[in-house]
Amino acid sequence: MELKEIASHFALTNEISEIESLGTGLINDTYRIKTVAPDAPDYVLQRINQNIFKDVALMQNNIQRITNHIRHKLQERNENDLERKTLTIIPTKNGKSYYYDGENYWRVTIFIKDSKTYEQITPEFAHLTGIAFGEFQYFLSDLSGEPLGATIPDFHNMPFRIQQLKEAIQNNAVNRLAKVQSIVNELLSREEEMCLAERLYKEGKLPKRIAHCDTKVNNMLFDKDGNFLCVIDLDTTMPGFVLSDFGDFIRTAGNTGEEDDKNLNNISVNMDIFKEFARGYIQSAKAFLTPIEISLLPFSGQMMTYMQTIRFLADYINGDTYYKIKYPEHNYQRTLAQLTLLHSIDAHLEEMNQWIDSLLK
Ligand code: GN1
Ligand code: MG
Repeated sequence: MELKEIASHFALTNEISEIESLGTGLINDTYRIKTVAPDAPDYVLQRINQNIFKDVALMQNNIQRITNHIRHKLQERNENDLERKTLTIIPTKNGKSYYYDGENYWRVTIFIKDSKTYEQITPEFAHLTGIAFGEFQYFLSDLSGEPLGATIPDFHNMPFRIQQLKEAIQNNAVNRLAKVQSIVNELLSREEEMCLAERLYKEGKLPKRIAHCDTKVNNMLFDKDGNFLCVIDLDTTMPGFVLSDFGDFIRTAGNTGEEDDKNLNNISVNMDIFKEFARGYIQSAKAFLTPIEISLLPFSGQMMTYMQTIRFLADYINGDTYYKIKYPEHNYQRTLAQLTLLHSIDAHLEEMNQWIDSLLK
């Protein structure tokens, strides 16, 4: 009933039948609004986590600009089925892109018909996703006007994330440090290595472009046949490195296990996924990537897996204040799982580099 009340503030054109929980995101709460008429679209309703997204107006404005721009690009290319290849924001009855109920912020988009998300995909899907992802970045490369605002300042800034881990260690708020001390030591010993991208940026050698900054495989929609439709969850799309996005895809789609797998033996980097994603991505992004960006693609898998490891670890040490958890030691398990994946990527780095070289020949 309460959700229906919230939904009633939006300019929905179809009668609601029911509202159910949707997806596995760790930050916002997401629901699917089902509608009565079989041919009418459903909607996606989200409660935005305002502890994390402090400036909802800025975020919604970013998303509006991004989706308009992409729609325009697809139109120029005479693509069909545009409603399924971009997100459509449904405004409130007062014409705003979000609704504030006095306590929470809400927003609605159209639920893309016959679309699916996956936690794991085949190499063939990975190839198509790589192509589509290069295009997403290419489309956004000429977004005009003011640069997009940072919805979360320093979101993928490695020195900042390491600093947050150090603060968590310093505070040791819930006495969990002793349990993770050896992991902490290992991670901090790689600090310099992992700050490479920020260093190159400062030296003017690595550009920031517009990056999605959350290219988990479950943030992509596919149709029934596995054709890529679009990238969703545009909350963190902002100026950043292409490495963020390539790396996060490898971290999620390229993991033979789960992000929080309880059986660490399930975890390793799936080289077929890496290879096919890289092949597709380079195919469509080669035109605008610099040689240094291309050469760092294998490193980006390490970089993003390391970053996720320290973020889960810091949250564990802080007493689980950021990510939704399903059981008390969940962030600990996530840390172990991500660390295991990092070791596997380390072991395959040379093979990855060789593959990238071979693609350029
Ligand atoms: C969060 O919202 P979701 O679940 O797609 C997080 C990402 C992490 C990811 C780890 C705003 O993404 O940065 O990589 O969890 N989003 C935010 O699964 O922190
Ligand atoms: Mg998501």
